[in-house]
Amino acid sequence: MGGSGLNMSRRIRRTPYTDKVEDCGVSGFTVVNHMLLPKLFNKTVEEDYWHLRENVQIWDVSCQRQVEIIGSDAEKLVQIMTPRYIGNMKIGQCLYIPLLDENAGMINDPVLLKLEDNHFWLSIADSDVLLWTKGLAYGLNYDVKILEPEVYPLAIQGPKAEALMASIFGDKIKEIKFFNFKFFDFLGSKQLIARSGYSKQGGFEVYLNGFNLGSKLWEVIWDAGKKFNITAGCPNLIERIEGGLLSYGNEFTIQNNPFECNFDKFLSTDSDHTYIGKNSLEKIKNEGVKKRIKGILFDSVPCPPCAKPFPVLSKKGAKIGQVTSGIYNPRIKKNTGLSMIDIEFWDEGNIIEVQLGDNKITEGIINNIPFS
Ligand code: THG
Repeated sequence: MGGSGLNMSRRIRRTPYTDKVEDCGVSGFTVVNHMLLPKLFNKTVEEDYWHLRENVQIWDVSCQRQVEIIGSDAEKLVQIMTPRYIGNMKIGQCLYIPLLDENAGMINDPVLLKLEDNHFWLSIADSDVLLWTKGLAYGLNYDVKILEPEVYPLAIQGPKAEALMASIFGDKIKEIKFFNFKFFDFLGSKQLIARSGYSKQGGFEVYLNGFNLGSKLWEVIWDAGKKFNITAGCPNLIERIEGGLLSYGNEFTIQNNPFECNFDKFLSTDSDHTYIGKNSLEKIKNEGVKKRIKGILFDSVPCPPCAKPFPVLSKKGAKIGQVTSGIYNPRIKKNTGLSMIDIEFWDEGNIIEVQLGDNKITEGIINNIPFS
């Protein structure tokens, strides 16, 4: 490999599966949490989209790094980091939680896993949560250890994922409920498997503990997967936009509050616990939310890659947002995009314009997410 355009070095960390991904013909990577994330194999994103909806895929999502928090103040620390109440969380459960800074700006949108009382993993999107968390614990003098464990998530996604995983790990796999996890034996090691993943097609994530087991895990799943028509894949842009799965750094950043990201249902506004950004969040709520992430349908010929955001304009030419992820959806037969949109224009059905290039403006329509 090496044709990805990235100049590889130790800073751009390989994963336990990178050799396998290269054997499978990866044709490009991005970098998330300073680690390689495959972007494309020797197929089109459209072929991958159809395959994911009907079969099963194996994804190297090791870049979903874990921030492990353990110690007598672990729950206290996690709780001050998020407006979502975690006091009733059960061991074996996952929760999608917004992390806020003091201005109620989004630090990250991780999946929280409760391993034991006072023992958690934050399965993070692309920002340096390890440093934020260590800084908080140090400043507050909390009794916790915070580390990045040797854990490398591997996602098995698609409608045939359950049958495949049951053929390897047994029928106990079927008992895992959505956003829950259980432990399974793998070659004498104990591995955490959750029913979750960055697609709407269903599936599992193996939080592999131990770099050295990576190629073996890949091989076992690959061999058992042959009869389920398995392929190597990666988070699929068409499917993710259609399903309304947001990407930190793309759809939203530290400049945005969780209301703007439609995270209202993850905010536990009925809970009276304190957390960083609480005053700011209440002020924002009282003043009213001024923009939100919405879907946009535009044009029926495939748009160029959204390498930089496409400005979204009102009919009068004012900038009212920007498409931060966009791609042609072959099922809907239109381009689909995600854009933060100003309040006056965010109603479904409103007609807007999308600027695809210097000389290309196309009409678009606001759509609720997920797209259907
Ligand atoms: N899996 C794991 N870690 C992750 C991701 C993941 N870390 C980074 C990134 N993805 C975090 N972002 C998301 C976004 C959406 C979801 C999970 C992580 C997700 N949402 C469900 C949905 O929208 O349907 C359900 C959320 C809920 O209702 O609780 O799954 O993918 N390990």
